[in-house]
Amino acid sequence: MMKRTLAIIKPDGVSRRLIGSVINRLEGEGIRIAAMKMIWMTKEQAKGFYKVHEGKPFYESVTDFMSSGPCVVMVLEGEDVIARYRRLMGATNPHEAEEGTIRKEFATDVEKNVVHGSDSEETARFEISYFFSELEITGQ
Ligand code: IDP
Ligand code: MG
Repeated sequence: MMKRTLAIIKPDGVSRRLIGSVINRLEGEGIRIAAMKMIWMTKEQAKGFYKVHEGKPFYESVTDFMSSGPCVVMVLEGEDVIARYRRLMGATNPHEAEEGTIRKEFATDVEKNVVHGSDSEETARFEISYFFSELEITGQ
């Protein structure tokens, strides 16, 4: 089973000074941060990252948002980490997110929802390699 996933603290999370709070939640769940850096995506880079959503009504807007300021990108490691971190994030729309999830606690908007997490092994592989080379990812 794939033990890595890609997490992003989105520009709203960074500008609202939620980096520490999000990382606290991850570490509190026993998830290991194997790589981490701050980046500011161009519009083109954001469009490449969200290529799977090309053509959807929110594609232009979400790629404007993702390139509007710095993000923190991380590789997370742990047993069943893809599903565990998705559960910890909560539903895309924070109004539908369960109590205790990151999005329920911190997010306000279906677009500006503080965090990203890969949704499958295939997307995790693509998304990790979009931002990190193998050399940047630390072992235990
Ligand atoms: P996810 O982040 O929970 O996996 P996706 O459906 O993959 O959700 O959508 C990617 C991102 O696009 C969301 O996190 C959110 O920022 C944005 N988004 C998704 N659906 C909508 C929408 O209906 N309106 C505006 N933005 C949306
Ligand atoms: Mg998604």
